[in-house]
Amino acid sequence: MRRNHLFHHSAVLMSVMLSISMLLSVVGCITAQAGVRRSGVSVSASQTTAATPFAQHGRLQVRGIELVDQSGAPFQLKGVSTHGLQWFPQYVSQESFASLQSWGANAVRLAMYTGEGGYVSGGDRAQLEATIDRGVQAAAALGMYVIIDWHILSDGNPNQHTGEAVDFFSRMAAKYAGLGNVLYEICNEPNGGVQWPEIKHYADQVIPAIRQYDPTGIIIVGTPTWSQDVEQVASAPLAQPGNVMYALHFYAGTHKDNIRQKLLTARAQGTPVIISEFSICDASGNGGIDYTSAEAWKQLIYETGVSYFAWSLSNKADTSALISSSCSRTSGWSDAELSETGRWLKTMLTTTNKP
Ligand code: IDC
Repeated sequence: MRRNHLFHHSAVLMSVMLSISMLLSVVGCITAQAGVRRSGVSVSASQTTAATPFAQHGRLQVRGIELVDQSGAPFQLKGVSTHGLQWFPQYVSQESFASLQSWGANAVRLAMYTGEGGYVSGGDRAQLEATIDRGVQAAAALGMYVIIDWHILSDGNPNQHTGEAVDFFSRMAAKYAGLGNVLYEICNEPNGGVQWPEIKHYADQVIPAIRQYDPTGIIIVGTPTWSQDVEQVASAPLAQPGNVMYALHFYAGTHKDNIRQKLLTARAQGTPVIISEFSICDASGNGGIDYTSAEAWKQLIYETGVSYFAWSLSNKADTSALISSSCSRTSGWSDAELSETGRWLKTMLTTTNKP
């Protein structure tokens, strides 16, 4: 009887304690959730202000052959290029760029074709400039850097459109110099036998047009043979070479040791090089992926800390397109929604980190 009584007491006690602890855990849960919510707010606030690449590194500069940040520390742009803005404008958004940022990219490149139905061959100029504006503002909101690329390709000699380029870049510089995150690429890939002195002739007219509004923004100048011959630059320096970099583009399946050597030769000559476009298939943007050559390029990029931008942010049925052709989503891609090249790039972005 006494035993039963005791048992009864302790059973009541246990159940009271259990109820109290359940109550406490519910209260704890609510508090914890509120805490998560509170800290969630502060994390996202810091992501859009203090922690962004631009908030940390500010206006970039070129010192010798290196790209450096506002405090003079070496800085590597790691980015993705859009496909032609006239064909794939749907990827120019803050959501798309934020997804790239979540992979480790700190920059984007807006490829505005001039030929191919682009800016100087029948394209809707107001529309193209509106797409650029959307891209620049999206990048600025995320604290990412952004290249405005005058994407000459079939129109291989940039001197064909000097007047239009001077007008375009004057207006771009006047509009965006105040932001500080904009870079100007004035001729994607000179080709068709154009040599460096002719490119210099063009650049020496476009650079002052930019400089009157943006005295320090980074300008990227393309080089002969689809931006491969960076070793020619040193033979004839530009009139205003300050804060200018020179483009070397590669497609790993086509461009191998001899082009890798050009990068090293140019740097040894004092020429600052930037890889403002590359992919890991062949130069058509299609064909198979050359993993061996891609790894050799990746190693060289790691060793030199050279900046790089992957072609292209699109779901076109090309090997170089980063998004699978069966996926129409324009942000928030799962790995399965990326192409093979997209998955390779995502890994690269997280393994070539040099601050
Ligand atoms: C390619 C695109 C392809 C398009 C073609 C012509 O991937 O979908 O049909 O242009 O407009 C470059 C150029 C870049 C090329 C790319 C692949 O800068 O415009 O894009 N490439 O050929 N240089 C070397 C390769």
